[in-house]
Amino acid sequence: MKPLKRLLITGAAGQLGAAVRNRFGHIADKVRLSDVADFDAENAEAETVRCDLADYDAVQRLVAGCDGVVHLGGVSVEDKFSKILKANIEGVYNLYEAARKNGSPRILFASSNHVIGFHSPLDRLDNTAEIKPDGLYGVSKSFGEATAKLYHAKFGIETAIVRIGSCFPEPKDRRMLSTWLSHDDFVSLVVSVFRAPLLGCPVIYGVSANDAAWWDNSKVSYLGWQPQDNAERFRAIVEDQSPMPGRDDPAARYQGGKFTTDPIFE
Ligand code: NAI
Ligand code: 15L
Repeated sequence: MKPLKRLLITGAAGQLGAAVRNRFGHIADKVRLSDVADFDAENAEAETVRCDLADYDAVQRLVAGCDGVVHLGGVSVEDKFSKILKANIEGVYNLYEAARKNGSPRILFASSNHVIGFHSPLDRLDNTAEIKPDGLYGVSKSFGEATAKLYHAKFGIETAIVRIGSCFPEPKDRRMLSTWLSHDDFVSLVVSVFRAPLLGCPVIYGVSANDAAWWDNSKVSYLGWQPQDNAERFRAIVEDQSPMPGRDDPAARYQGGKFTTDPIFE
């Protein structure tokens, strides 16, 4: 694919957005950073646009002129359905409608491992694994994945559906020795996605090269993405700081860990 003219990053004020938002100047002439929350981009080169993803007209304006989108914006944990509905269901619909009407940019959709959270840690999953969401948040990410597939099949819009594991500076507990994605590996994934000559609409597991990983990306090897980090180097410190989960602990039973025991919030 040609270098991007303008890359939009939604959710730029969030934990992941803030860590990576100024690392894509080399793949796009312009970077547009957006969030519903205020933030200081700390980058005079970047455009910043405040936008609520639930606002159809505002999202149309946000996407206009962009030929790439890294879609990080939305509710990122289990929450009330009313909030998930606005940000993750209406927000995704608005984004794809804006993409359809504004030149069909290539999209990286930040899906989540909570789409498959009710699989056992003994399961080894590739990108054809059965969907087993572990909450309404996971259900909303399944909606996003299905919307991406629809707009690819019907309108040719390409999306990398990235089921992110746990993207933080370091793994925080034993489960993340399997699910951790380093910020550097996320950045290199974004670069691979926007440099690939042909993307299609694949599901990709957003996970570093962890010895203890549960997920298999062999079906997307054509992208040439090779994560470099491995949570194993944190094992000693993680095991020292977090207790071994008991047999009935959700972290021992399910890949989604404690998300599987979240209530339906009212
Ligand atoms: P975060 O919660 O820190 O950031 C999400 C951002 O989206 C926030 O800045 C928030 O203001 C913004 N946002 C929420 N509702 C919005 C709306 N209606 N309109 C516009 N912006 C809105 O989450 P984080 O960790 O940065 O994750 C980024 C994305 O990656 C999220 O979509 C999350 O679901 C996904 N993800 C992250 C993982 C991780 O380990 N960090 C794991 C799996 C998925
Ligand atoms: C997610 O989907 C969340 O956005 C993130 O905050 C983490 O909880 C992550 O999953 C995880 O499973 O560790």
